[in-house]
Amino acid sequence: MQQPAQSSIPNRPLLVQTTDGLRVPGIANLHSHAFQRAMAGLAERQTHPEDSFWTWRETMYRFAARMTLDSTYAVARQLYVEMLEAGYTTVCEFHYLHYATDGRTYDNPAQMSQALIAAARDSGIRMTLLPVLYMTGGFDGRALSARQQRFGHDVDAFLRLMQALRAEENDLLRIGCAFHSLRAVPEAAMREVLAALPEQMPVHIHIAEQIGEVQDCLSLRGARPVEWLQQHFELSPRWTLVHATHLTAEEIHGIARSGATVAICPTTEANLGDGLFPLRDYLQAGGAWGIGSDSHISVSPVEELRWLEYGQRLATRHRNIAVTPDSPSVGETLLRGALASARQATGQDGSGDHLLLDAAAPIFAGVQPSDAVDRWIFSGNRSAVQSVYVGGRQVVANGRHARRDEIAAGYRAAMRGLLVD
Ligand code: NGQ
Ligand code: ZN
Repeated sequence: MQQPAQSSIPNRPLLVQTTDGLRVPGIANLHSHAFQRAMAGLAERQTHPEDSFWTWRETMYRFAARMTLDSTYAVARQLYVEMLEAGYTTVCEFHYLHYATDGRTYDNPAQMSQALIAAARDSGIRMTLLPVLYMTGGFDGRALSARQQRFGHDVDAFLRLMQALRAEENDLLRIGCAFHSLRAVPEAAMREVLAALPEQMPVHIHIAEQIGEVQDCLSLRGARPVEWLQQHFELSPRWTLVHATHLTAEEIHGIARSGATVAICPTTEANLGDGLFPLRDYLQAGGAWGIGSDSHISVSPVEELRWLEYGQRLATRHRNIAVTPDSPSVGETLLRGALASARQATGQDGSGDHLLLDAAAPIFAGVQPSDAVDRWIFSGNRSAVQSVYVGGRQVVANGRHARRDEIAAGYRAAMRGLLVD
């Protein structure tokens, strides 16, 4: 295989042969709700003849209500080990379980956030923690339901939390800001928060994931969610729109022009029956995007990228959708796209983050360098990730996290407490 190219060459190979293996940049996971790792696979039974995203959400709320400080730490730490072993080196943690199980505030309101920060630190993953502002139960401004109480803040308390957490930033930890959704945050609150935070701080928001949400927004605000956001706020590269599944051509071009990133979460969007992101049109418009494992029914960048493409093939009955005129390889186009948005969406430079794939793995036998990424993404389910480095420090060797067994034992103990009824 060829020698590493100069880094000044813009289209340098993504995957570089070194003496230690095939080197690839670390991948950012742009959307995570860590606690949902503990319920993965436990929402796959019918609860209603018309099961949907909204009935799943009830199951998810019941589960969220059980999460304590200790179980949040144990589940997140296990999840982050799994992410690292799969090749994610940064996680954007979209965190809204702010309060104790009985809904009361902890003496230290940052305590749940700190459990997540500790889980990231103890696993060695880079984290952008996104404390979530959550104020209302719908577009009409209705109060939070009983199950949502645990997520809620007023603007002042939220800004105090942000301030406390920003004091903890370090080389591997950044704080960004999240609005849960347009359903959950009134316009005035969004403005107040944005005015109080640094201009460059990343802002993430769930948007236009479900048709019902688009319809409610249209009837109550007279515009579709992304359209409304474009009309009322200036989208820019600091914004990450999570899902943005249901878009018109105008919305697609508006996002692409703004430089905002869309965090696409293909396995979760499939699991929840959201619909398909209009990938081809968005790529043609030059839009920025990345991937997220969101509810963690899968923790694998390979699977997210693969299903991003496969969804399009199933829907269009064509092949090789994620390509551009100068990038005919689907795997390379996808991987390059996911990597390109990482810096702006996470607020981190990811320096010292990379993976080494096992060059001796059967999937790479006899393969030309130009086919190696496609082989990695579209060839089986045996992980080729051998070593993982975050901030220059090795955290995975021989495909195993250094603390895998100990952390899994902590997770098992936590699950025994969580799953008893
Ligand atoms: C969440 N998850 O906050 O965990 C959401 C569901 C909602 C996804 N959207 C709750 N995948 O959107 O209200
Ligand atoms: Zn989400």
